[in-house]
Amino acid sequence: MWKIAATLLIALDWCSPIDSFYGFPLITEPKEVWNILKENSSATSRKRDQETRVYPGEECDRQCTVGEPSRVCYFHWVLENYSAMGSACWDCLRGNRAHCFHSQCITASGMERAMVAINRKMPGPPIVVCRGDTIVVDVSNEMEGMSNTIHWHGFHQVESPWMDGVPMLTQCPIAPGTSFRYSFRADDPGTQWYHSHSGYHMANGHLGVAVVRNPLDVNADLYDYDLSEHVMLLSDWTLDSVERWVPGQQSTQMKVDSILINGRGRYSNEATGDKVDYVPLTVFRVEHGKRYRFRLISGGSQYCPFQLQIEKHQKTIISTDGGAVKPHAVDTLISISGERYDFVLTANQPPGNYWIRVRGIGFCNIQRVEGFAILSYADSSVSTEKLMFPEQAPPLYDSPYPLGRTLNHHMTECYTEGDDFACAADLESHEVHRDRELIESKPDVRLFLGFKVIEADNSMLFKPPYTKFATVRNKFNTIGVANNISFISPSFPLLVQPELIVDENTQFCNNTHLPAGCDQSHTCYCTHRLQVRYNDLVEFVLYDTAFEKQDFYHPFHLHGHRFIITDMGKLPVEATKTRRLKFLQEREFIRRPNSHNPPYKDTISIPNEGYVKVRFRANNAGFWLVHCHFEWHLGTGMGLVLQVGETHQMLKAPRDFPRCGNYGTELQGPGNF
Ligand SMILES: [Cu+2]
Repeated sequence: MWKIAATLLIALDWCSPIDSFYGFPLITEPKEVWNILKENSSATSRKRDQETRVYPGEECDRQCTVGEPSRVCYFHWVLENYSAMGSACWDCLRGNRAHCFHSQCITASGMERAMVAINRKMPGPPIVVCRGDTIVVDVSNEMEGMSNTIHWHGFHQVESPWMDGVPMLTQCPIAPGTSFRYSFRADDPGTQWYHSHSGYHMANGHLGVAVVRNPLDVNADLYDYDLSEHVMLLSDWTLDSVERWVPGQQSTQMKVDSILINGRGRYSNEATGDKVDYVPLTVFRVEHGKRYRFRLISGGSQYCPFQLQIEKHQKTIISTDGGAVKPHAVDTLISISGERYDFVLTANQPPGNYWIRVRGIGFCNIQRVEGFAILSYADSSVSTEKLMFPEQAPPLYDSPYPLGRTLNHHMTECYTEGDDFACAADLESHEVHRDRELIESKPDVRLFLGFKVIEADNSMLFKPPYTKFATVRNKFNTIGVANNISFISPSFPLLVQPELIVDENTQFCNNTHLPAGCDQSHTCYCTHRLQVRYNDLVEFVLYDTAFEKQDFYHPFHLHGHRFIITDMGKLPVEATKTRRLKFLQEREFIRRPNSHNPPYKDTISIPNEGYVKVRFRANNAGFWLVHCHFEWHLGTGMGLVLQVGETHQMLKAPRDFPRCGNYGTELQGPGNF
């Protein structure tokens, strides 16, 4: 234990005494760790000038001011197999409302279901810190027989690439019965989040909020309050663990059964008439006349974009994926897995309760699935618990609100002046954040990446080698690919154990270097890697290679960097594959009208039969995952590794960082294997 504490001290640039600690909440008390931290902290503090204290994580949620001492924010998480509407919810199921509020009761959609939880919560414990704080999370994996990692979405880990949480790229999976300490500085301000990057745990409950407040927010004069109670995490939820689809059962249709807002929703099935009304909904409280910063996190796992509307209230978008943008007023906001949008809501309507509606659209239109929460102007004499059981029924699915001004609808044409529909690419960054060189220089390298879901028939799937696939329904099985390669994970973490890369040619592949017996007319299975030089100006040209019009698109996510969007649109209709590629190759310039200040993001959807161009400076050496943010698309291979720089240019993980890999000894005896 001393060794662990000593490592932490070095990693955190430790400073001051924490004698003033009192009243740790039970759930974050790390028992023996605290005493060691306190002792070491006191001992080293005398050597440090700057004051940095260790705080129980929840106490880092504060108003941020310039020049204040940064904090070390400590969390201890326990990952467990758990149940929604399980024993902790007791008689909630039978209408005892008080029981629904037990601190370990996860109501989710009101339906009983096996799940995975962090500290018996879903979403997991919120992290809200100020820029410059250090986040330390001890993750104890108590799940039976399942490993895990946590990815910190939006944090670029410039000083600590081994903290990115991608199994077999940046760390070994955390084995059951073991713990792993994540420790990194919160340098990336904005609405970020965390989620499991291992298996399908995110879809089963491992996700949560991570907000980094910026004391120098360029949009600060647009709102009166920035409160953690106004963070809105959207997620999709199913009646059973999602592993039943990957690979799947023939008789069930892959679908979203409920939409949750901050982990709360109510199951409803029009076909069977089943309807839950005994679990609470999320309430956001506001005061008339005030302006509030809301922070929306799109935490879905499946393929349906979320359409958010707040009855009679406009939203003024001021940020996306942590990047501030010029205010853009909308009535309807659409987001997809991985994206974040911050907006200002002005409480300017007659005091009352208003519905917040989140509808699954795209492929989910047919499923008619909608989640609800409440925006309430009620004064403090009315308890939040009471408001969470609204007296009025929510609006019917067939009584939609008008779309009005809409942002990020997946069927929208971008850059159309004067219409009500805008793309994420239409948002405009502030002049103060303009990176002229990034915008105006010619890229050092352009990488074309085609994303697709392949429909795999039995002749592909049921012969050696075994390949991963997802079952949509019946015999409709799919495999995710990028440039026709389905990603195979390395057997050791590349960043941590690069010495095990004996021969790059056999370890990695790309579309010009494929394994023997594999060509571009077939799907190839290998560790797809693209390499760029450290500090290259990189342009990704991302396009949808499907040849059918679908209400469907892939959210692209890049780890370790944020990018600007330089172009977005549709490919020529009915063009051949070659013509589409030529069209993209010829589009060399940044498109108007927002070419002056394109928005920064880290997740962007690739329009169906369309493309997106993004650009970034590859100034973070490491092995970074590039992938579709849908759980099963990534799980079945729609991802690749971007290697930035040579391994000797990458920061080295601490000496005692966990190592792992294959184990096999030579067989003694007759026969050849
Ligand atoms: Cu996808």
